[in-house]
Amino acid sequence: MHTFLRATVLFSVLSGNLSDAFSPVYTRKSTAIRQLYMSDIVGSNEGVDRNGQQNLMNRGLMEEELLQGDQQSFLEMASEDERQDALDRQKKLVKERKKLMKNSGGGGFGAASKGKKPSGHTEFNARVDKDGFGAVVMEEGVARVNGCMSIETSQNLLAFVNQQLLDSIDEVSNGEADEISRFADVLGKKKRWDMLLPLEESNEVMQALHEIFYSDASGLGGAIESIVGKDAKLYELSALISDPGSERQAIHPDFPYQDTIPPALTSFIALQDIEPDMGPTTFLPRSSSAEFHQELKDRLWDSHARQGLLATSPNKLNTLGISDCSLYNPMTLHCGGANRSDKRRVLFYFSFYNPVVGAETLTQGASLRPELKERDLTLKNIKKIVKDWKKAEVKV
Ligand SMILES: O=C(O)CCC(=O)C(=O)O
Repeated sequence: MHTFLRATVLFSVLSGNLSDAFSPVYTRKSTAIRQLYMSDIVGSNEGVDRNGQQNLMNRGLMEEELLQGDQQSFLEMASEDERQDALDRQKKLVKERKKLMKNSGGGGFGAASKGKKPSGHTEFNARVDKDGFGAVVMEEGVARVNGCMSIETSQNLLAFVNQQLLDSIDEVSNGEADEISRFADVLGKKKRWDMLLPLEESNEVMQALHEIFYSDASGLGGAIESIVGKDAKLYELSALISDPGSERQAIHPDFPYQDTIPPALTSFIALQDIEPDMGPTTFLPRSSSAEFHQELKDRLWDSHARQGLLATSPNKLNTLGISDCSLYNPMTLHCGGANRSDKRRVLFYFSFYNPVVGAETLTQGASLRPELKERDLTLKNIKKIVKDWKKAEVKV
């Protein structure tokens, strides 16, 4: 039995949950990983925790080697023609599925059984995906969207995040705030933080969201709505901060595989240029499939294996420029890289889940402040909140 598996089994046995022993790593919030990090926070099972983390990081390094070579390239934005082609193909697929559904009297994504009409947002909506990035995500699992907010807004948000990190660490260490109201679990904690962001209390966050959803020069807002629908729920609002010395994560999906339209959508937006040595995210396009998820499970038994899908499939390094975004289906396999530069890397990120297809696979520890979680905000709500905020700001 390989060490990683042994460690995983050990956590699972300790926590009384054997089924976790044979699950792949679902981060950011998998039960297994959460138990691992919770034990870190409360200071118990220290030895297990350290071994576990080390094994995950070793696994990351092995995977890094495996992914290098001809199959590796940089994530580029799809051209207008490529996006139009993707849109045409998606429209055709939706049409075919609808026809099939009509003929079979129901079925399709989201329908519990034959004869029951699916309700809610269960199909890609090409009408709102004006620039075709949603269609690219539907096919590739990830799309690069350049310039989704202004440089000034990105820089202001970066300054806010940097200050907020100092404040949050202070608040948690002197007991003014609970750790869970400021930070989420993150895979590879050394010099890496998943820091939960406020909404209305930060003009910088509000301005960023306003530009993303209203100036919409980039097409990001429409792409999000086309996949998860306007009633999608806010699931995460946070910043990923990885400092020099942070280690490579193991490859993982954020959601387990399910045979539906993407159950959620995540936007990673760079708040500074990301050079190759700053640990860009690596994505495996088209990996939101049962086969890829199975491969990850299989690799728990033999993480040294040099054959298989990970070794032979294309992978993309996400070296974004400031204000560029990678929009991805969280069933797509990915990981954060080791930051071997002397610069901090910050990603502003948020995600929405489609309650029609995604609710069952959610985990408790999503990267969202508890007070925001309680409000159960939809994409429609968020758009209204930032629109009203902008109106009020303009009046003043
Ligand atoms: O830092 C990154 O680029 C990705 C982080 C990530 O995937 C995670 O923390 O689960």
